[in-house]
Amino acid sequence: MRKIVILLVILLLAAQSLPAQNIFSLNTLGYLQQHEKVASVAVETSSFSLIISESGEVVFTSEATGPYRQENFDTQVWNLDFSEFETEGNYQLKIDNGKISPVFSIGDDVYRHAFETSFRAFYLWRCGASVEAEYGGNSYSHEACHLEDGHLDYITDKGGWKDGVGGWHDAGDHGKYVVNAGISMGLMFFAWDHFNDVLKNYSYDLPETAPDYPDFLKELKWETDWLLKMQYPDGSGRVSHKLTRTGFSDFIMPEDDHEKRYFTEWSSAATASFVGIMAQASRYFRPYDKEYANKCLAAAEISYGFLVENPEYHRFEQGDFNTGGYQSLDEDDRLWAAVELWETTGNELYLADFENRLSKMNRMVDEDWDWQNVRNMAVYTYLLSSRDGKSRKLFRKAKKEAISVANSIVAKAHNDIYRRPLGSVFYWGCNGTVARQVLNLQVANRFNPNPAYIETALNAVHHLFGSNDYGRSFVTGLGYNPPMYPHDRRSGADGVEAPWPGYIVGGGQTATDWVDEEASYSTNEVAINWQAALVYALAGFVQP
Ligand code: 9MR
Ligand code: ZN
Repeated sequence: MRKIVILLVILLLAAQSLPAQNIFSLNTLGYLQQHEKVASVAVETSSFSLIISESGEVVFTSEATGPYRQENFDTQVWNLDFSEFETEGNYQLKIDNGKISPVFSIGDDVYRHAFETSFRAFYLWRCGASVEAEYGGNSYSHEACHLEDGHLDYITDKGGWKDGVGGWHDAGDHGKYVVNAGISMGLMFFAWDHFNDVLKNYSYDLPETAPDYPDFLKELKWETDWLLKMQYPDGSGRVSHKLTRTGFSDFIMPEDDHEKRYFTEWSSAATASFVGIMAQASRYFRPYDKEYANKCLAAAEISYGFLVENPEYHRFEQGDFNTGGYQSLDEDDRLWAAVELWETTGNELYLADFENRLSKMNRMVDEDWDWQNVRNMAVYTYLLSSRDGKSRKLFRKAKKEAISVANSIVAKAHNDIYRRPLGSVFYWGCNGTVARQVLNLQVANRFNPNPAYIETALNAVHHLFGSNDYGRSFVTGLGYNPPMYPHDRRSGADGVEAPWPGYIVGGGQTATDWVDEEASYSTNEVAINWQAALVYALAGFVQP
């Protein structure tokens, strides 16, 4: 009997410590006061109420609608729309059977903490330096790592070495890859360009690595300092595709990773990505650091010159390496390189190169895009540029496409049971894509203001923080029942139970196969290209 009682107590305790199965899908961070607020629930209910979480007092009731079903999900949901309720506070939703949702907020700045934490995640990715953070009662830190980056054996001389220290780790692995830096930096510079009025007021408690820079740009300079080291030492302007070991390491802390890391051979995609980033860096850093801005521009122009001399696609061949491939075709990257140099310098030769390339493309704007394809970034820089000289015809065509793609994204979200702007498309890193679609929407909203673009952008954010089939946040340390076991070497090796905070995980490769398991690199890893998209997505919805 006593044994049974003890067993029962143990079972009860275990049940309590496990988060309850969440039948509610909602942004578990919360909702902005003056915007749509729609949650869903996977249990039939005819009505619902909104209650103040502290007192249980009912402040709003309404009818539920549904059921709604969707292919690939073995569930049906009812929608709970409380958009008209706008009073600030902490709330829960309650349905007919008495079930209550996780707590969430309504307010005018409910994403600020998430924004700061996900931006600061870049600092915590710094390579070549020690980093530290206090979060949720835990301390996260590592010592300076990879101070021997990098060896030149694969590009110039056996046994040679040159400084390649710094930058961010790419993901759950500690490698550094130029192509993925391209889309990540591009998105972050867009965040700065579009929202610097707000972002310039933020400080992120960063070490003083770039005096006089606003904190947001300070972090980006950490990456460009490293990128500048990725050009070949021969002055040709070619850029190494990556700097990694030949294979992935075990789950060890970065400072314990002492296997040799190499500059790899160049690729045209990496070289063109480099040009795009450095041209942007030159432009955005100039007000704070003219000398460095000149250095970035000179580096960009040398690499651009190399690309002009070498117009063929030059693929990176893995050879001895089996770390990340990032073997991107280079047309989009070359397009981006040209337009960023034009926007930075005004030199019409760059504009001609860009327009010539763009005019040959069947499609100019994409709905679904990741590191393989940065064409959107190129076209958006062009569309938003205030420089003269654009071809009116091309401009009009590109603008029309940008708007029709945004409209199509709005329609996808509208038809999805979780209002996911990517609809039912799932693949490695698709959570990042959902966040990245916010750029499509925000840009369209700039020339064609439409509340539906903003509501759909918010739907992307809602999806990532719990308006999904799991009813869970996809970002570590934030929202309800977030990932605990990301495929992240630091998080797995540091002896702290909770993972490093603020990181978005890749998401399922099908509608229902996401698992919060460390081994699941294809659904539960973290990576800079997804993270940068999250930073962009949140940046538009924070207050000064
Ligand atoms: O994000 C990348 C995804 O699109 C690819 O399908 C996948 C396989 O090539 O690689 C992903 O990128 C990984 C990279 O190769 C190495 N670092 C971790 C990245 C995130 O999983
Ligand atoms: Zn490192």
